[in-house]
Amino acid sequence: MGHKLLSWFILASIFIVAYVDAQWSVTGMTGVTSMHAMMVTPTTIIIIDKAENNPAAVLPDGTTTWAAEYNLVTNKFRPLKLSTNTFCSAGAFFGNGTFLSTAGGEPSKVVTASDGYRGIRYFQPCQDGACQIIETPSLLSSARWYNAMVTTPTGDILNLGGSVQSTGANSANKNNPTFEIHSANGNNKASPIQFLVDTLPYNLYPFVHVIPNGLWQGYYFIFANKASVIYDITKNVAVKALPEAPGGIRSYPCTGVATLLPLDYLDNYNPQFLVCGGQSNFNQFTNPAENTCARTNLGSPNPTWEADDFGGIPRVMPDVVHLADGYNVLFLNGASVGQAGYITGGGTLLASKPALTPVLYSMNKPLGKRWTQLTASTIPRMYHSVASLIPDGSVWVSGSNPNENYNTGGPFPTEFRVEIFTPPYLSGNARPQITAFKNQTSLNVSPIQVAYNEAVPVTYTLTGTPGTITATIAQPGFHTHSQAMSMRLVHLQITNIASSGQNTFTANIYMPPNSFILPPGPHYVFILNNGTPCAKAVWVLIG
Ligand SMILES: [Cu+2]
Repeated sequence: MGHKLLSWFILASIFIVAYVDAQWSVTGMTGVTSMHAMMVTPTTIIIIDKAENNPAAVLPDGTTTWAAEYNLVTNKFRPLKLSTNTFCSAGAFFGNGTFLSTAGGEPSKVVTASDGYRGIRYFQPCQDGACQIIETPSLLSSARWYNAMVTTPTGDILNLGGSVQSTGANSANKNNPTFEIHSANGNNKASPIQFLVDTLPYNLYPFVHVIPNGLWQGYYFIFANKASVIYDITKNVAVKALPEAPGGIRSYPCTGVATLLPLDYLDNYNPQFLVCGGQSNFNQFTNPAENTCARTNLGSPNPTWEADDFGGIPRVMPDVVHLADGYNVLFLNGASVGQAGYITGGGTLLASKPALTPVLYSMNKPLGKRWTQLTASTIPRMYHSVASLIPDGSVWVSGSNPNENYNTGGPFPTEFRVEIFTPPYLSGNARPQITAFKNQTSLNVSPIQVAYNEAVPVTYTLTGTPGTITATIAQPGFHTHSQAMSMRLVHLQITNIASSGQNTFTANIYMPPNSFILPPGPHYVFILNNGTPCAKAVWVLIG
């Protein structure tokens, strides 16, 4: 009898845990570790590793490199030349669509790579295999390692914090508590920021977001360690400090993850920030990771914290992805024990127990009902892993190299395999297909220029009986070290839906009202049928 009950319990648990309609598949190889990655066109992702001797990433001159462009159509990578060390650096788009990479680490001992701490690199995305990274002789105002970058409402880039040399936890003598703004004409002047002094020693890769609306519109929300502040970058003053967030340490090496949740016109783009995972104790490599989250409403004059769990799975070094429906946020990758950092020379693992099961966060459900565990992967994604939404609504997952160099052995070898994760929302409903956008039928060849508030005519096909049709615009973000820099998703109003032939519809989609809600730059527009995204989003440039 007891046995029977136990087997029923086990069976029931399996049904609760595994979502059968989420899937994983291995599709390609990256050639370099995906330490940093960002969608740069609808078919290409730039991948930046640190200076490393990657045997398969061979340039035409026979040398190896540590950056590549991954092609989502061919599932092949194209090695990209670099000359400075991009170890633990940052990236963002300018409003005009040019990609900027800054900062890095010391000269390499294994390949010819010079000091990258003050590196500034440009990349003009292409889909013809011709574009290259251009490293400039101009330098950052000061050395930065583990800095954060975000596109500003003016189309410039804010570059924030970091340390002046590589380290475990940060310290006063290595701290770089400054920020600088990059504009298209390259203006670099550092300003001090006290918040990055007050948050020592856990302030590396600070989480930073433009506040879209409400009382604090246009200010920045900055979170590090357990502290956060609403900050006026123009005047360089802290406008409001929030109370300490509940739960453990959220910043490197006790690495948690954070995001500004998707924004909706239905609640007037009310900004809500969520931080999850991490570790309660530094240098306790067998300590379980944080199974906690904290959420705050930045639409409030006095934001406070609501504590939640992390979907039942302790997780350090998680990655976060806004799914295209704008209601569900995916958390994946990382480990359930330990902290971020390389396996030591003596073989001590800083993290173990890969957290293979993704969790889905349904942001509008009541507390206690927001989490769903999805189908697990079989590939550990430890330190230096990433994930990104791609234009077909699925999730591109790659990376993992907790070894100081390229290493095919050990418990967690250097991982080049790419996986595509298919979330449950891709099955169950017919998928719209956008056939015309702003009267153009040639889509995703170059970004279609759109303006704030513009009513854009669209045509799409959809078989069967249409369900509820919605629209969103997404910037998938620059992913590194549990950061999703500039990742942003906004619900779009869709009106005047009309049938214009068999299985063909026309409608108007309204772009977001202003650049605080969605900073300028390249983005992807989705149409969804009952929450199931279209076959391919449309690449636009807003601003
Ligand atoms: Cu790193």
